[in-house]
Amino acid sequence: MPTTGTTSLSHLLSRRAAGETTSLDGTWKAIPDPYDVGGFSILGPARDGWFRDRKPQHPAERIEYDFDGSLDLEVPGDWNTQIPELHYYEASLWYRRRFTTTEEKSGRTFVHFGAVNHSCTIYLDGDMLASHEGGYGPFAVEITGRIGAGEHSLVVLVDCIRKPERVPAMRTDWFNFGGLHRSVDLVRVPSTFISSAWITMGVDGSLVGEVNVDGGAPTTARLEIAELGWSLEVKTNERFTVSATDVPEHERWHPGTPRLYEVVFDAGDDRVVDLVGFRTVETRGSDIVVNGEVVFLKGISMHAEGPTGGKRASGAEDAATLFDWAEELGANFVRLAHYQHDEAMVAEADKRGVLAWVELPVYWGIEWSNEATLANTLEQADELVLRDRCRPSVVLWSVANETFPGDERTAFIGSLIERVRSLDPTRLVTCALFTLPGQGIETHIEDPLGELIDVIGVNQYYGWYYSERAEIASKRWTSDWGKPIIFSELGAGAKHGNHGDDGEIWTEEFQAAVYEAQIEMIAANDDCAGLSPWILKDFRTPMRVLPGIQDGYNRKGLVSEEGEKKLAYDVLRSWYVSLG
Ligand code: GCB
Repeated sequence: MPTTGTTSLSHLLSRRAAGETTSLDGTWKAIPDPYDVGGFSILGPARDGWFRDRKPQHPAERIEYDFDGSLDLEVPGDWNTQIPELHYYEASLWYRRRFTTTEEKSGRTFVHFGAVNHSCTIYLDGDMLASHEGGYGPFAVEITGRIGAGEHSLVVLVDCIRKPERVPAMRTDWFNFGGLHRSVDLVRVPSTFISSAWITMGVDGSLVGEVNVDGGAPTTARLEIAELGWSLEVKTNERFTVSATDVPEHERWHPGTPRLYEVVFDAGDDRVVDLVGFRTVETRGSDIVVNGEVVFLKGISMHAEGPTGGKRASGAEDAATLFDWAEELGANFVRLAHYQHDEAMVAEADKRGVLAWVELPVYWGIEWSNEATLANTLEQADELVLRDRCRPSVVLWSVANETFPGDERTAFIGSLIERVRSLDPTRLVTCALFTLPGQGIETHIEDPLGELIDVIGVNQYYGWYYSERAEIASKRWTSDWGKPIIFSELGAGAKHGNHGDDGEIWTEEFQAAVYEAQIEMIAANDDCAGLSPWILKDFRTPMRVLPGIQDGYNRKGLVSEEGEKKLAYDVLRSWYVSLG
């Protein structure tokens, strides 16, 4: 079902003054519907489906469902880890939440979803309002005029069926956690409201941004950073720039010294408050340069899985623990793979002064020539960029991971690159390329995507999927473009607590030895501007079944799924610390 009736209002929720949003998080009722009977009758689409959330009105009335007597599911949360029977469940599931509102006096009302995996249809008081496709981006549904004072029934039909035409598609090396896995909120805004507002620093130290309003006038908006004694009047719904010479004197946001300023955007009756930071980011030859300084990206990759329990991460507490581990590792950079993470993650990166790579779920097996697939991926790109283009920590938009060269592939990804650059001309664009290493010492990167992107991500698994460990140190990577190369993945699997000889697979010693050899190689590769090894924490994936070792987890984590550090964590930390 294509997306209809939703809007990607990045600033609708998180940057609004308190009091305008009401959380709909908490316990929702839920009915799994593997045979899709809730929306269909024998004659076709049901007029009286489960979305009507009905109760029998007289003793003889036959209604064959009842939300009140059905399952409880916590939101935000995946359904898979809450109810054992739903562990591998991917089909339809109906969520229902009742809420009470007071009189809707003026203005407009939306329901905002942090993300719903994968596809959903939204009903209010029995009426179908909208549908949304794509499991990781935020979106909102307008319900203005539909909620007088009283109790209302919000029903969301969700499925996370893997389909070839979806993004991601049929096979991912991560768990397909289903459901309302991020927060749901009711948001009230004035009739004309700020639908998106951002300000960020361009490469030359100028400022660029927009204040977009929805609902007509006003045609002008005001920005103010009180701490800098600075304000600016801008036209709404138009991109503005402030030349470098007119930018007020300020302290830069920099890795390790994250200076943030409060900015207030005013347009008509609406106001949005955000935290922004000013920094430049650019490439110079094979270097990545932040605020004029070459920065080597000492990174680590992360999935959006909570620190313990192998469930979908959500909220500030999960983000804080994951970033504690990354910071203790000495990292100044995180790769938030392989899809858009919770907003709390980038907020944490902003606060701590850690650079971030954020990513679209364009992963193995995408239908490159399917127009609907491209249209949906472009929507996912909008959701990614609109939400985070105000975040100083975000320096890299990654539009794909491990795709196989071909004209249709390159055209598809080319469209994504174009869209991302048009929404944000200030940041760098990258992809994690699938580049099979050459047999010899040198691997020359030839994927034509290298031409289109600013930074070349290379996933390589020397010492694990290929190459003898003794050969790793001598390997060299080059490209025709002389652009920065980031080793966006490298690693080896180890089960925490499994010790032995470093030649014995799955031991912590084996993993640590692969890291030692990789570090030697990376340090000697001149075009390498950084790395984000795979991965901070063991993560759940149905692809990894080896009993006693994997048991449903990818074991390439430096930390186990219960938070215990492995030897390789210390190997990488020692190196990062020595780099200063
Ligand atoms: C990769 C993928 C990543 C996998 C990893 C692995 O290249 O990008 O999603 O989890 O390899 O562990 O094999």
